[in-house]
Amino acid sequence: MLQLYIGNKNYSSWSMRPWVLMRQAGIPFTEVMARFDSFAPDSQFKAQLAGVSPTGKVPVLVDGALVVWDTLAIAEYLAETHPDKNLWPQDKAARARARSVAAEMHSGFAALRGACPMNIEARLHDTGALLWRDRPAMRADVQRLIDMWSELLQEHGGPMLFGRFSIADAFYAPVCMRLATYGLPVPAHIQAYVQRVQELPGVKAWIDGALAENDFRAFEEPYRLGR
Ligand SMILES: N[C@@H](CCC(=O)N[C@@H](CS)C(=O)NCC(=O)O)C(=O)O
Repeated sequence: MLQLYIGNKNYSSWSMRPWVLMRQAGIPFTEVMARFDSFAPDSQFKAQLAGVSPTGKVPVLVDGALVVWDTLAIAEYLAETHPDKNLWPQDKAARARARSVAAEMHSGFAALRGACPMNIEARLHDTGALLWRDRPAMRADVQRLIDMWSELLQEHGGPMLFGRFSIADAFYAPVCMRLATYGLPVPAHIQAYVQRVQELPGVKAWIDGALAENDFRAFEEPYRLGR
């Protein structure tokens, strides 16, 4: 049985991607939670990952003797080992574009990610409004999302970015959570996509898990003093 090491569901955006991908695609796995106490070298988190993850980060996928770390590598491994699940689009050109948008997420959107860390249980619309006012680079990241998603939804006709659910949607699911938490202004058709993503059974299951955690981690949300 595949094992997926993840962090706190409320906060760990990288963990969310492969978890949602497997759950939504119906790939069986067991989850191993490495709770975020801190990321210090002497933390429980690092101790639990020692000997498993060469980077000391989550997510990590363990398949027997094989360890696959880094979200993009995990997604590719799952797509190769489960070709019947069509985790990437079947059309070659669409697949290349889906890989492009997933890679863009993986290495981009630094301003949005830095300003609006994932925090599923929170509703931070006031914080979001201030960030929106003060951070042009963050607004530019959101505009890039709007442009990308609009084009793909129009081209493929929805409901997901490439028609049916794919790795691309799993990669942007944590961004959908951020747009909702911080109440960032997006057009109605983008808001509708965010809503559809949140309603996917695999995403809903992750959200339910995040809401059940009740594990406030101050170091993950320096802008809040408590809940
Ligand atoms: N590029 C990595 C990033 C993984 C990552 O940064 N994970 C965070 C949790 S969401 C982590 O484990 N941080 C621990 C640390 O920075 O020491 C991936 O795609 O998997």
